[in-house]
Amino acid sequence: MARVFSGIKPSGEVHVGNYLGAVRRWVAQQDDGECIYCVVDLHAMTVPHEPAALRAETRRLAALLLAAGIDPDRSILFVQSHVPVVTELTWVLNCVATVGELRRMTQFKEKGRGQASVSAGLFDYPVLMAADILAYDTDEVPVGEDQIQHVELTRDLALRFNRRFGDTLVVPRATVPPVAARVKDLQHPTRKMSKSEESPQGTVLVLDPPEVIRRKVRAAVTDSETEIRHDPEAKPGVSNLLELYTVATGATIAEATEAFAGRGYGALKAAVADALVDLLAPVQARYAALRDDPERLDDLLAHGAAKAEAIASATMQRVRDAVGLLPRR
Ligand code: ATP
Ligand code: LTN
Repeated sequence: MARVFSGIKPSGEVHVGNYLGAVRRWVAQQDDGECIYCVVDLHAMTVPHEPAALRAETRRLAALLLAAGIDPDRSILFVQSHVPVVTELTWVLNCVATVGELRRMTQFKEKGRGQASVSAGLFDYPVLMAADILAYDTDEVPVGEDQIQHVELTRDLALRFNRRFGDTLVVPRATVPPVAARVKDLQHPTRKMSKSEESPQGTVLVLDPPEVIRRKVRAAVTDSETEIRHDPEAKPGVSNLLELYTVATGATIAEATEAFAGRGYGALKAAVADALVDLLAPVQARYAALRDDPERLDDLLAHGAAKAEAIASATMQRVRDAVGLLPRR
């Protein structure tokens, strides 16, 4: 059985792009892999943050992942900073990575662009991510397209380490979702729905109440025609709505196009809104129950951290031996 590992940052609210593109896939993979999922709070600190907000977001995101269907009896769910041995592995990998290869990471270039000052942590972000992946002897890393470069770096570091110090680390590979993995902003349908772009009306949050979801979808930007057809180039808004409808309901694009033929954009929008409300309702209900029981949540996370720590500590012991650190008596 493949070992699966992935992480998500507790920064900003989870939207249907995160849910459909990442979280829902994580839930599905529990059926055919041994899964480890992590709320990466140490990564969220690489840009300026509020301490109280980080703590609250970390709990909230963990509750949301459980509500979405991550099953703590089958998978390991934990908070990154609860397993500090990963930061020790980061140090060792820092001595294997080069400044040149980290400088080439596009996420660093994009997030650093135009900033007066950038933390050393933002520069080192991919090495901490590599340590996450390698600490858990990971085979597969389900991520969005933006993270492929980081997983490639992780592979390079593992191969280099093994060449230099002997076979120690498992070499992972990225897995990316097949189709409709890039949900667009409802107000700006040529760009991806995102946590950090300022577009509250174009971003449907997983925890939005039904009336808010309906309002946002009703206000979605389309075009001045009336024909419902999937053509992302010429009709990005309508195509995004069709895609949302298909990923939310399981229908194909052809089935959806036929079902809405001649019925106008209003009917399509109403159907998309209904589909999203139905999709998210059970997640929202489970979330409310978990949020009202923080004790239980913290217990589940402590349990996850203990299981994760056992795996990461064993890896770190192999790494210490391999690089020649003197064992402590
Ligand atoms: P930001 O846009 O602020 O960089 P994000 O929304 O991408 O943040 P992350 O925590 O970095 O959030 O990513 C969590 C996961 O959600 C990643 O695997 C990413 O590929 C996926 N994801 C994010 N936005 C979308 C989207 N619009 N469509 C599909 N998947 C997405
Ligand atoms: N960098 C990722 C989050 C992340 C991650 C990981 C993903 C941190 N560690 C390990 C997969 C595996 C992001 O920005 N979405």
